Amino acid sequence: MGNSKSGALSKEILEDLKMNTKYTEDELCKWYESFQKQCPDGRITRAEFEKIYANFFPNSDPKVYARHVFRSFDTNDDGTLDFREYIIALHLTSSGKTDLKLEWAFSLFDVDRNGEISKNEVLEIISAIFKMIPPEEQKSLPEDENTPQKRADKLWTYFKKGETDKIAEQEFISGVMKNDAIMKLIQYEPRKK
Ligand SMILES: [Ca+2]
Ligand SMILES: [Ca+2]
Repeated sequence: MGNSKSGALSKEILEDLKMNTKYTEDELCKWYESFQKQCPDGRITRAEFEKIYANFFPNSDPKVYARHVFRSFDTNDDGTLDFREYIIALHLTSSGKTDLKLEWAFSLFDVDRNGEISKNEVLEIISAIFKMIPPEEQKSLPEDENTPQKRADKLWTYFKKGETDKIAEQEFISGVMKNDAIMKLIQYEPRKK
């Protein structure tokens, strides 16, 4: 980094991102330029991240969810997102590849990062997702999906788990991939108006 204030993208990070994402060098340099403009200090804080989310979900409360998403992106756990973490996040959540997205979803649900998902963790994340659903839309949900508890139970039953059982990563990914209804439970996409 040294003293260069404009801070060109380091070769190391560039090579790393080219290898680990679908983006080209050109794209990465453009992303970097706009990232620098928006975040002159090169980092996104949790509060800034939550604000970005709030703009996308004006009719609901995405704050808790944003906090979990932030945690899953902040891989070095320093409380901010740097350019590398930001791009990896973008890649994981916007790439068309379902297994990549589900790999990320697993890390979102694995709140304590111990490599498995407990029922409490499922309930915690599903509650956060539920808060993003606008109240009007919540009213029209199917009877067995209209509270966070019911949704967590549904997922847990689908995986045939007892209360204290856990779900491992591969099991989670292949299970969710096979069932559209379960896939919908673990994410929320706003209705297009
Ligand atoms: Ca970080
Ligand atoms: Ca866990």
